[in-house]
Amino acid sequence: MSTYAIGDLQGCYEELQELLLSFKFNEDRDCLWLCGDLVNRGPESLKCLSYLHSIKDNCKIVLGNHDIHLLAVVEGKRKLSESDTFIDVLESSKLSTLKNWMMTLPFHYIESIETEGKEKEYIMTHAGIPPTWTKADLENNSNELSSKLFNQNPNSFLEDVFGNYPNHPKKCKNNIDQLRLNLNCLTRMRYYDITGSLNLEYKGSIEEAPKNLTPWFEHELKIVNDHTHVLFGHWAALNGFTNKKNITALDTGCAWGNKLTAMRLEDNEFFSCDKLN
Ligand SMILES: [Mn+2]
Repeated sequence: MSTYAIGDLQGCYEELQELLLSFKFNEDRDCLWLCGDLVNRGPESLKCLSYLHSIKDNCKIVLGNHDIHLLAVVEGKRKLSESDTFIDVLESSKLSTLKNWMMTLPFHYIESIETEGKEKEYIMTHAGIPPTWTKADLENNSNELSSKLFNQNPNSFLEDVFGNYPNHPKKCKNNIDQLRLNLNCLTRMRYYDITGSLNLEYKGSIEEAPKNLTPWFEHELKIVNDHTHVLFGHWAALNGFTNKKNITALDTGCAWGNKLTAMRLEDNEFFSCDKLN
C-alpha cells in the first residue's frame, strides 16, 4: 500500500489520470491525498469531482479557496465570475450529491505514516498553517470552520467568510471575523507583513516581493518538529520549492500550463505529469 499526495487539480482530469498511471495507482490498495482546489481554472472540474467521489474511500481531501467559492456559488451566496470554469459542475445532475460530499470535507488532514523506517506525522492543508498555531489550534480552528460549513450555521457563513480583512487576530471583533481570518489562513495565505498581518493582495514571486513581506513558511512554525512534515498547495509560483526539508509545496501549476505533481509519502519520491494539449 502506498500514499500519494497530489497538488492542486483545478479541473485537470486527463493529467490526473496520466499521473495515476505513472505510479500504477491501485484503487484497491493505495490512498490519494489531495491538497484542495479540485476545481476551477482548468477544463474538467466535473470529471475531477466525479472521479474522486467514486473513489472517495481511498481519498483524503482538504478544501481549497476555489472549492469554497464553488460551494458558495452553488448555495447562491456568491456570483459566478467570468474566470470561473466550473459550469459543468453547476449543470450536472450529480450537483447535489457532489455538493453534499464536498461540505463534509475537512480543511486539514493529519496522519502518521512510516517513511523510510521512521514514523512521520504528515499535516496537510490547502494554503498553509499560521506560524503561531499549535497542532491543537489547527485542529480546533479547522474543525470549527468545518462544522459551520456543514451545518450552514450561521446561515450566512458562506457569504460572510469572503474578504481580506481582518488580517490579524487582534483586529477580530467577533466570531465571524475570526472565522474569516482562519479560513483565509488555511485556504488563501501566502505572505505575512512585518506586523504579523496576513497580506492577501500581493501574489507575485518571492524574489520581487516587497521587503516587508515574508512567506508564511519562512517563519518558525510552532507545529513543525523533527517528526512532522507539512504539505500544502495553492501557490503555483513556488513551483514546488520551499527550501525547507519538512515543508513541501505540491502545487506546480498544471492549470497554468506547467505540471501536476504527486509525492509518495512512504519514500518521498516525486511523480509528475506535464500539462497535456
Ligand atoms: Mn488555492
